[in-house]
Amino acid sequence: MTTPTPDATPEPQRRPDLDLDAGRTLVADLTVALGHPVTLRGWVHHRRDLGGIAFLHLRDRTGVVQCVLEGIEPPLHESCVEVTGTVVASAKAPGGLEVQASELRVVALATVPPPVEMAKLDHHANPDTLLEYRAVTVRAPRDRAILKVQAELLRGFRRFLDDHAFTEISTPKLVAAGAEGGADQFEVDYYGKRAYLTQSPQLYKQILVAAFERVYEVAPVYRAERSHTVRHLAEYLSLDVELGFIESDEDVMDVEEALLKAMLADVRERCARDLRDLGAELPALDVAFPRIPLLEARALVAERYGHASGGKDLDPEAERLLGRWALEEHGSDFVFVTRYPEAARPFYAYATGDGLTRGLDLLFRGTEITSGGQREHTYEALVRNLAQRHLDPAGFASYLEVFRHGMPPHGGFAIGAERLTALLLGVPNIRFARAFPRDGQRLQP
Ligand code: AMO
Repeated sequence: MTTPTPDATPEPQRRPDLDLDAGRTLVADLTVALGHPVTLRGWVHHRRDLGGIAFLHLRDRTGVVQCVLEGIEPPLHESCVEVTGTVVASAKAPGGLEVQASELRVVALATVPPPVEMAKLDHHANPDTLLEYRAVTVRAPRDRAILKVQAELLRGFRRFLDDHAFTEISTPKLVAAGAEGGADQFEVDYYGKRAYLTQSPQLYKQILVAAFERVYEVAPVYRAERSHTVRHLAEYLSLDVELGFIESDEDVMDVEEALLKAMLADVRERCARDLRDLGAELPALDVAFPRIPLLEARALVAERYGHASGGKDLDPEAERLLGRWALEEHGSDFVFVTRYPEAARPFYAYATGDGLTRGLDLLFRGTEITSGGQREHTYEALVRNLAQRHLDPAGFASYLEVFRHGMPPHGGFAIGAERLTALLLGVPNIRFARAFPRDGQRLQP
């Protein structure tokens, strides 16, 4: 006979000196309570009243369990309840066990039905409706699983970088000038002066390399994107990394590859059930990410798949095809595209003198998740690059100043957290990889 295991995610070891779960049993811990009385706390996920006997699916942060109520009427969906009863094995119940309830206490009554029943939430439903009611629909198992996996990715990001002597930094979100150029900046009134919401911590993370050598930041950034696509948000979480004393962009790629593999290994270990429920497949972690110069990538996509990519960059179809090539030829879900032309990169990208740079992108399953590379680290080169782009050095004075005070060769990258999450989990619309997405239309909830 197999041991019944509740449909739940195991919890990390709890500290004995602060037991926030005193007086309750979590759904994840029900197996060990088989045959014993328990008190559960959570939400009415689903209820079915058969007159006299009712089935209530109780949801807590670790999972969902069926409770059988005799002569007790379950309250409206999403009410908060405390159920006392005995854990019994039940072949018919999801997870193989259920709780025979003796008592139900309403902790907080839901007074109106939820816009969509969480247990029935259909992800083919109109995304606008789901997002309009996001304050409630974010509770649905699928939605919370996506955000939970993302939280674990962030934990893995910090853990790896902390272990490698990086320091976490926090840089201004209100800035005087955009780091990435272009028109996609949100303007704000800063005590009567014009300011912007930051597009990226780029310039600040570089400056702080001179203080810490290796830095990272986890923070939202803002892009007034004009294209409202399933891969663009107006506010997204940027996972920024920057390190000094590198030899070239190869070092940057080595760091990012090791970092991503560590983050994914952590998720594999800690989120097995969420990954299973989401039907997510983890990428192979034992293959090297191929690295290919942009011009070669273009030629390859044209030759092999007959697609001519226009513009300075790879277009989305070329990205998709290059991702396909990486998988077919190298068994990799990732591919680095290197040596972008100067015209396709910002002024801080290290120019190699042949019209190209040490700027790079990383594609994951055929979509860009990262830009990065080696940076210019001399004052003269930066002023030259600004002039080439018809940008006024005066606008970057405090940034440029630091390059007169000894900046080591350095580089880094930024990963879009929502893109990484969505591509990992097969979420087609990036909005669902953010708790409260901001896009062209949405400022609430
Ligand atoms: P870039 O502008 O390419 O580079 O952004 C880096 C990564 O951020 C993600 N991203 C977005 N995600 C959601 N919505 C958007 N509107 C959006 N725009 C970008 C992508 C992208 O690859 N300073 C450089 C990074 C560096 O060089 O270190 C930068 O910000 O995943």
